[in-house]
Amino acid sequence: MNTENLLEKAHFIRCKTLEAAYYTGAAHIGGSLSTVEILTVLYYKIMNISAADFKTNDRDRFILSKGHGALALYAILADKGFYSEEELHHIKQFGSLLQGHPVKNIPGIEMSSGSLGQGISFGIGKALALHRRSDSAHIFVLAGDGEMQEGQNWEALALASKLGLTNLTVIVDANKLQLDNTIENVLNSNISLTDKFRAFGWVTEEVDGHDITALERVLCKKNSSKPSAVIAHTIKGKGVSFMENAVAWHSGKMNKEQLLLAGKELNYSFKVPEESV
Ligand SMILES: Cc1ncc(C[n+]2csc(CCOP(=O)(O)OP(=O)(O)O)c2C)c(N)n1
Repeated sequence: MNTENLLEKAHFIRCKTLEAAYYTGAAHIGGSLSTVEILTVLYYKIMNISAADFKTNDRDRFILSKGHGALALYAILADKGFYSEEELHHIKQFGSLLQGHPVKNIPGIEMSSGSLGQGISFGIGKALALHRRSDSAHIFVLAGDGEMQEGQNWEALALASKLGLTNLTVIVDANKLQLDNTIENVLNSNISLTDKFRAFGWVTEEVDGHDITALERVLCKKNSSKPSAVIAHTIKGKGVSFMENAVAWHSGKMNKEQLLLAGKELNYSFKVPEESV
């Protein structure tokens, strides 16, 4: 897909993410909207992944370590034919395929996640197995900057560089907000994530996480002697003025008026019922 088409796709996925959030009711909207461009570039440009060939060994693997922010990923998997778009209207409902956090029985999901801090460790296991089989598939893990305050991540980062896992890329969605406050106010531990990743032996780049062209450039499958990290500077709630950088929209419930206002800002016409569930 070329850059222009990726831009259009990201816009569509952002709108579908909002629509899914409306139908869901209380949903993790902010940290889903911040991931839209990252996921769009991965799924429509970088990764070798398709619904038809999902079980093949040489598929690339994507792990959403920040499992709460699943709405944009769900929208992409629907768009790519892993399940019907109708499923996006039933997230979190009893007996539905899609739950609030990803689970492994959902087509396209590699790891059940939501308990933060585990995705990089899981990715290391996958990357090591592929490496030992001389398989060329690549592992991408998306973690939150709040999530990087979990100590397990740092043990994992040290191990990945010790093992020289060049088939592993960690992307940090650095939106500067945690669940109920700024990253710094929760735990002043993220001062230059870039410096810290580098100190742990990772090839690390910083990027504007909403700039499709820049993401295309840094998210290639690396081939150095070290694992790769991308610190993607993003905006929580990106694309909707009243959600941007607003910690209240970490998890929130939109009313119809708010959804239509978001649609106006995004130049998208939502066709939805009066009340979400
Ligand atoms: C082990 C664990 N501790 C706490 C939580 C509760 N929790 C859910 S989301 C979140 C904030 C995470 O911040 P960040 O990774 O920056 O997410 P984003 O802002 O991108 O949504 C927390 C603390 C959890 N899911 N798992």
